[in-house]
Amino acid sequence: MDDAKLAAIVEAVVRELKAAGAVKPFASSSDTPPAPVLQTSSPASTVPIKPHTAAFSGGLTIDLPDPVTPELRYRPLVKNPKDASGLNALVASTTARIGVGRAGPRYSTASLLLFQGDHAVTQDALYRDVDQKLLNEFNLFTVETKVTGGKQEYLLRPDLGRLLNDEAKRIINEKCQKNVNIQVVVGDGLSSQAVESNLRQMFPVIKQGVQSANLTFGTPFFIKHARVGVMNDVGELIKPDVVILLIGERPGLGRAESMSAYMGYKPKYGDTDADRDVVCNIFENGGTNPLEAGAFVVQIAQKMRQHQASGVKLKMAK
Ligand code: B12
Repeated sequence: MDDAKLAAIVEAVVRELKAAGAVKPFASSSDTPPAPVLQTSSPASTVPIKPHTAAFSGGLTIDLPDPVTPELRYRPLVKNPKDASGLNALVASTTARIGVGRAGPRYSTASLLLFQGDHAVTQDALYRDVDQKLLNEFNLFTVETKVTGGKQEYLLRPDLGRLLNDEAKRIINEKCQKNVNIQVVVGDGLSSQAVESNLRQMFPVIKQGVQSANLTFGTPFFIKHARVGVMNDVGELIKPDVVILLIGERPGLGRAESMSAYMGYKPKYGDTDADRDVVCNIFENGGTNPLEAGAFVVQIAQKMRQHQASGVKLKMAK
């Protein structure tokens, strides 16, 4: 839906609410509501927060601050704590949701809004497609798995996400170099955001690493609605030594940018996760840095080739 349509719907709802007396407009359009104030653990640190203001005709203003910003996320919400500085230190020491306070037996509104904001981030990551511009940047053509019913079916039928459809097999056969040393494949998985956040950094490092090790780098491509097990189909079609699948991980609440590199030596029908390795939690600022992860997966690929094994067999061989 475009912004104009959305604004028209909001205005119509506001008009109806006003007509029903459910909302009180400000006395004049120059009137503005008082800036919201966030109560932190000690009254001395009470800070006014810049509201996200959306003004609609008729003088009604929505002025909630965005709850997912770092400064709002990591602040204690306990009213009158015994040890305010201790609580501050505790909250600063973890990303876990602690010191969230309560309103009677319920969450405070700020906590609830943060949950909802984080949940929205997760939903966006799951349901949005990877930006086509990014795929174009790396000349990644797109093929699909056997999922035909969109993201909903993708979520409900992991088995379909592990199999390429017939058209995909035809396209891959037509476009991809076979019997290469390293085949890189990108998949949306459970977070398109993760691919968008990390591919630009990680992909060139892998490519360079493979080429400077004098290994052949296969024709890379993108798989929509992909699950990890789709590596087997890729292995069967291209017959590479190693498949590296860069794929979005299941997002956590508010954390959607984490990508994994699943890898397998000569993947084939019937291979399981015991035959694979994974470099996980790839993201900047706190995870495995994507540049380092790129170099790391090339090293693992070399080990796989050296020992002609991956997964548990590779661990036993080392
Ligand atoms: C969901 C999940 C699982 C689920 C997978 C079920 C499913 N069908 O989705 C379950 C609970 C079964 C699971 C089990 C294990 N998991 Co797990 N899992 C995850 C989680 C939370 C998300 C993975 C994801 O998003 N994958 C992407 C989507 C698109 O993949 P998918 O095709 O839907 O699902 C496949 C993968 O998730 C894969 N998978 C899941 N875990 C692991 C672990 C390894 C080593 C491998 C090779 C594959 C693998 O199995 C699924 C079926 O093929 C990650 C956390 C993370 N940060 O990634 C940990 C994570 C990947 N798991 C981990 C581990 C250690 C395991 C176990 C070995 C734990 C154990 N000791 O038994 C087992 C082994 C699993 C196996 N399949 O053989 C570690 C891997 C660490 C590492 N670098 O080796 C992670 C990173 C968690 C962590 N931080 O410790 N896991």
